[in-house]
Amino acid sequence: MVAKTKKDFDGLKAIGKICGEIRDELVHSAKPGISTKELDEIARETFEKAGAQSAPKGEYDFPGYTCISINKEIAHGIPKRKRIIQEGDIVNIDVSGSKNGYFADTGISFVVGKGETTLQKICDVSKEAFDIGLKKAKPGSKKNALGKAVHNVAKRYGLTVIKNLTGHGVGRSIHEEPKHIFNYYTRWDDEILKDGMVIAFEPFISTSEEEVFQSEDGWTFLTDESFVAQYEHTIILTNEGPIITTV
Ligand code: M2C
Ligand code: CO
Ligand code: CO
Repeated sequence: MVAKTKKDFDGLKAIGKICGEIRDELVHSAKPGISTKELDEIARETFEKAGAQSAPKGEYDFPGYTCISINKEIAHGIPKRKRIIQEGDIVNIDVSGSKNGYFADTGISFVVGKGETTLQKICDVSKEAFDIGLKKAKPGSKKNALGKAVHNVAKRYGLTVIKNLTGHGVGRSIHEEPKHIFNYYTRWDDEILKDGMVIAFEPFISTSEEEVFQSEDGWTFLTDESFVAQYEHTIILTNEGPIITTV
């Protein structure tokens, strides 16, 4: 969407704050021994208390309130009672929701306790790619400048990007126009970003592979060999600078 009115800005900020708080609450609760279902229950309660709805459930009938993915699961992981978090796991928590018709989307990958250096490195690089890409997220810039920046950061560290998972427009629904914010440079993708445009920017940084595939459960995205980290926020692009709604 393109945010125009004070109502738009307030609505986007309100749901952004709720999703950001749920994300942080789940990250802090993700200790060895807890199941991904238990984490999802925390999210369900907080969504309910806040008078907000889970976007995966509301928009796609996803079997969970949040997406929680561990190790070779990259995204859209289904919360499960038997999926227990362990020391050294790389975990991705992706929280998206709506309130009063406004949507937000945020995600983060992190290592539980002491993990392999490579895993911590991809988490750090996904955040760095986001921060560098954010500098290009301004009205008047080309949309493909974001992907170029993300891919350059990945290459600098000898890492790759996942090419078949992308950021997207958000605001009045979870996935809307612009359909894709690629994490690599696409020459033809030269749409000009507009004042008020709302996007979910989500670099996916990988140790080697460039594509994920869908598991037999019809939801979870997996990799064969590599590990992947994602870092995502919802951003309103303005002439006065980006507003991150999901801080
Ligand atoms: O847009 C995402 O960040 C998720 C969508 C959840 S709906 C089941 N919030 C995303 C991540 C990876 C792939 C596609 N979409
Ligand atoms: Co997301
Ligand atoms: Co998203």
